[in-house]
Amino acid sequence: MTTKSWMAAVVGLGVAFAVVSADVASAAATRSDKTFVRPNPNRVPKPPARVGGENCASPPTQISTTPFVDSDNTCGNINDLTTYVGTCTLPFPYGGEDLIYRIDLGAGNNVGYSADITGSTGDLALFLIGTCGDGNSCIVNSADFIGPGVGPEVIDPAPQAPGDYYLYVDSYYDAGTPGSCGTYTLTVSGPLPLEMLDFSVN
Ligand SMILES: [Ca+2]
Ligand SMILES: [Ca+2]
Repeated sequence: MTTKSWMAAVVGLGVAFAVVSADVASAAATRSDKTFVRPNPNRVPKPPARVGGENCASPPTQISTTPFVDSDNTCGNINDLTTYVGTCTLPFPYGGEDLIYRIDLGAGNNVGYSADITGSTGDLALFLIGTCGDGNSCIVNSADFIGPGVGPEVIDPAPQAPGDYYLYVDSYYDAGTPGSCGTYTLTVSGPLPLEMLDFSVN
């Protein structure tokens, strides 16, 4: 490096330091602003804006392929279904906020559902039903482990008659009360053959 280019490098570095110093000074000025409000670390974050999944009309989130994985939070949503009967085995009201997935099962399906609720504030359970919004059409539910944040909740793989089904994530505790809602990660796996179009071979 020549003396000239060395000096140019030093000048360049000086300019860079000056710019950084100005940024630091401006950040410090912002922090000392009396109108600055420190974010509350205890604030419960609002769930992200929802695109479907809240009720039958929104519409439910479609599970189109497996494996399917989705992390969500039932907090901030609405209780749309409370009673699950039919062949389900949890004969209690489920007044918690609920989220809904739709899955279309073809011939040869054998799909299982698992919700990881480790650390969740909600005592969540899973229900597979045949008609959206109709708890009388409940087919199978997850085993209920007692208390929030304990799981996972699992519906073992089993073949179902071809058709459209709805998976509800719900809670025993009434919406707005402790245990009524929380985070989960849903994993759906197994073959769900889509309806095959008729075709012929000549
Ligand atoms: Ca509910
Ligand atoms: Ca709902």
